[in-house]
Amino acid sequence: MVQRNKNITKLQAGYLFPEIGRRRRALLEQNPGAKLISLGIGNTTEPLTPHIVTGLKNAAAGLGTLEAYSGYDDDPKGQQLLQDLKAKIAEKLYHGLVSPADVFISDGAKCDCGRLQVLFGGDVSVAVQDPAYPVYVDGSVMAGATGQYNKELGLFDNIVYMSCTPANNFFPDLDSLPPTDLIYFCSPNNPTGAVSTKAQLEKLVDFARRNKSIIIFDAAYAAFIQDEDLPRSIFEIDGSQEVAIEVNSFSKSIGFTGVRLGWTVVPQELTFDDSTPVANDWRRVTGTLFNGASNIAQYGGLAALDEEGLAEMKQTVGYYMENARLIKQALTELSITTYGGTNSPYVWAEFSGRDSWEVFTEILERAHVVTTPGVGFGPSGEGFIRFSAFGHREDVVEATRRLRDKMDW
Ligand code: PL4
Repeated sequence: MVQRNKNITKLQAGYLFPEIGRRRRALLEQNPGAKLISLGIGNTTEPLTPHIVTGLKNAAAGLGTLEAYSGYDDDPKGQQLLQDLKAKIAEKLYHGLVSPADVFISDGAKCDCGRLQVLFGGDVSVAVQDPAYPVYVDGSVMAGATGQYNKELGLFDNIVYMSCTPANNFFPDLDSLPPTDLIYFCSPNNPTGAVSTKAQLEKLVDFARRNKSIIIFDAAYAAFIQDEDLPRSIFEIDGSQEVAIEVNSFSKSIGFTGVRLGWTVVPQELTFDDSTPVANDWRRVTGTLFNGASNIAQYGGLAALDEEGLAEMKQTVGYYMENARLIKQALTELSITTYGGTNSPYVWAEFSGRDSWEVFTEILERAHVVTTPGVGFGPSGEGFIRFSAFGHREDVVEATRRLRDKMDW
């Protein structure tokens, strides 16, 4: 008999999002007529916008012609498409802060997090914001980057939780943290909605430089930042090129959660302790384990980055941000303290002293609204609920009405 992978056996619980789905289905089984509204999983709901659809349509039609057909991305047409998309990302989203050669096109930020975990292997120590997108911890555990399990603390030796709460304005107290090889950092943050300021990211980069750590910066929600003074990329910080990788995605900004397209920036200046550029090994890993993003999706990405596409992106982001405003307003009227929701599509609602799964169940059963319990993102998420702004406007309005009418907070 084949033994289970011992790293997989170390996972403490099931993956958060299927668990939300399971509880949602259970509620429907008990109440077959219930009209559930999901403000839970951050999944886009609005149709793709016209200019981007045209980019996708033209690409699909082109594949039916000899002149435009392309296969794996090693063929000249595939190579050209990749070069064009990298150049456009570097120009339109990074305004020249990164080189097109350092941009690696992917099928999404989550998939690249997994491949980065293969790249760094099981011998690294990692730090994660607490709370955080569960992929950073679960994927690290799967890669074996755990060290020993400390039964008393219920924690792995090699995984450091950087508590991010209202008490520290959602930015970790770096001076109290041990050095780690990797630091996962997400801003705008999922789930708290907090966005780090330039001064905070300067501290983070300085901390990484002093400890010779590598920051894996998840900027999947960068497009949702409304405040011009807030940094949209770690590469806006001087000296970051030698200590940071950035993962990013078209999923939320243009609704490509199903189409699948993202990118990762690995600067040439970033090296391992033996001076090997990290990008060399990244090329080796992705060349082996990944066969490229769909060429149709890449044409959609190109369309999203020209003038009409960027205007459509702004409109899509604006739609979800208005949802966030409505959710935040309704919760505030119910005297619930909220964070986030002004530069990110997540509203982080505080239910101090309460068990977040219990609050999740209460909202689900009384209002038939699906949310996400904060503790699912890490121990510091206990006592919080995440409301996602991804939803149809009428559903969001109805959800806020139900919260007002059905909850007795
Ligand atoms: C449910 C910080 C959502 N099934 O679409 P991708 O792969 O480019 O990006 C995924 C991603 C990456 N980084 C962060 C994210 O929050 C997400 C998506 N998170 C959520 O509700 O927290 C969707 C989760 C999806 C999943 O497992 O990713």
